[in-house]
Amino acid sequence: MLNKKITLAALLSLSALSVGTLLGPFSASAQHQNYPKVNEADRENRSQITDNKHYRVIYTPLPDPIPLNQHFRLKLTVQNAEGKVVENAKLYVDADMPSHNHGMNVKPKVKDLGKGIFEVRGMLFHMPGYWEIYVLVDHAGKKEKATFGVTLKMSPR
Ligand SMILES: [Cu+2]
Repeated sequence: MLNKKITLAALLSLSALSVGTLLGPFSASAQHQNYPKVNEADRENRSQITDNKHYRVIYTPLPDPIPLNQHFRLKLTVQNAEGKVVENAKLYVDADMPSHNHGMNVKPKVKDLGKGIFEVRGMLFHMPGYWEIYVLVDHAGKKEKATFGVTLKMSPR
């Protein structure tokens, strides 16, 4: 079972590598290539509209800014197009370094705190540089995606 997983992971990272080579930097890795591209102007914006425009997702990192190589949390808020709270959504959260074709070495956990607020625990960015946070909002039969760009600086310490 473990061997199978490792082989699959190796195959996936190989295919991600070739896709990345073809599309150049800032292309999403294979797993997240169907997430929206963040445009250059609001790449680091902490508020993004989902691909089909029914939801707005807003995040705040804890601590802020996101530390290098340390666990951090995200507080996420999901609203509808009118700015009203979206309840009972399911959220999937992940992150990659698209230009390096790798993700995080951890699996974050999403907790619904109610009233459209979610806490994501166990995020960890192990390298400085450009990361993308991917959020899938699963609500009322719709599955919509948002992408956030985050540039993580070298730790000053
Ligand atoms: Cu990297």
